[in-house]
Amino acid sequence: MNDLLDALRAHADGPHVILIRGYPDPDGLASAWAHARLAASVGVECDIAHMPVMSRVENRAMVNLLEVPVVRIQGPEDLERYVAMSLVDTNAIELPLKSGLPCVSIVDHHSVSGKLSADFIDIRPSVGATSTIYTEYLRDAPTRAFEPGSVASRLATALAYGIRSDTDDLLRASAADFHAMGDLAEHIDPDVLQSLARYAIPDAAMQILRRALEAMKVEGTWAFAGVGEVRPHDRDSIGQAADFLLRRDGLKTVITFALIEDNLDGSLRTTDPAVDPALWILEAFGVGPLGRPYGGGRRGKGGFQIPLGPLAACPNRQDLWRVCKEMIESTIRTRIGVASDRVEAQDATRP
Ligand SMILES: [Mn+2]
Repeated sequence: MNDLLDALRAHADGPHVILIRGYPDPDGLASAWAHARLAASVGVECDIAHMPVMSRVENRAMVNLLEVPVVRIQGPEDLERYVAMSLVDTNAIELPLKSGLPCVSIVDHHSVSGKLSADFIDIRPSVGATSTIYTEYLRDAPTRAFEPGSVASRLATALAYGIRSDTDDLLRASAADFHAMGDLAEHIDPDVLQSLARYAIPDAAMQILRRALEAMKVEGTWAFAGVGEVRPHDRDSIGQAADFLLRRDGLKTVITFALIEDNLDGSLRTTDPAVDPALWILEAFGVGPLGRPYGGGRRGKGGFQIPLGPLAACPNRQDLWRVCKEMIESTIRTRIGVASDRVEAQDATRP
């Protein structure tokens, strides 16, 4: 903890950037805010930065709660105004590492995916959320971060929500996560927490859910649903639809997919221990031109994005979608071992 403050002090000659990978989720945002508070206590100013467009509604609600600006990084030039960076809730970000900015700290709960270099590294794959680790830092910090006051209360609420959302509503929480929740409990604002948890679902997300329910095709314990064209900022609705469909009785694995601008985007959700999402996606779609798979995942969850390249120029979006849908459905059926033609499939099982 003091090592983190020392590492921050060693780069106190200008503003820092706190980087969150991918779509910032409540855990990443709360941790970044906690990091910014700790940095402020030693006189270092921070911005929170993310790379793609912010998507999930609950995340936008969370951003409104923060006192720290969240900026979008589009290229290395956007990092020029900072003297150092820190990674929270991730330990791998390729672009900023190329920027030459010194990395002050990496605090994360994901397993390590590459070589790490930072003044301070705390990676604990056994805890459920990075917010748990930052709660410990704040508790042990010399400046009392949780002194009564509205900022402290909002920060505690954000951290509690971060822990809650990364542990499936505490169903997968570790002892450390519960301990952190205990430390946060007396500072949490229940009204704010409730407003974060019961965020209003936008009409577009409901429509995507309806389309997913209508399009769902079931094969044994598998189901898949192509929802058609989706706007980039509704991207998370695809995963949320998969989460919902997975709750249907008898299903173990669900894939939802959509056409988003020039890509075919999909989400995989599974409760089947035999299905490794990252491996499944790699084996189903292979690797892209740069030798990297089209997606990845962790236990139970995965996502993929297949660029359509020049095909995206097809002026008839309906035809383009039909081709994409048939490709995905036939790939899934081949992978799970059912014939594309259902009549044939039934014949084949007859004695
Ligand atoms: Mn996390």
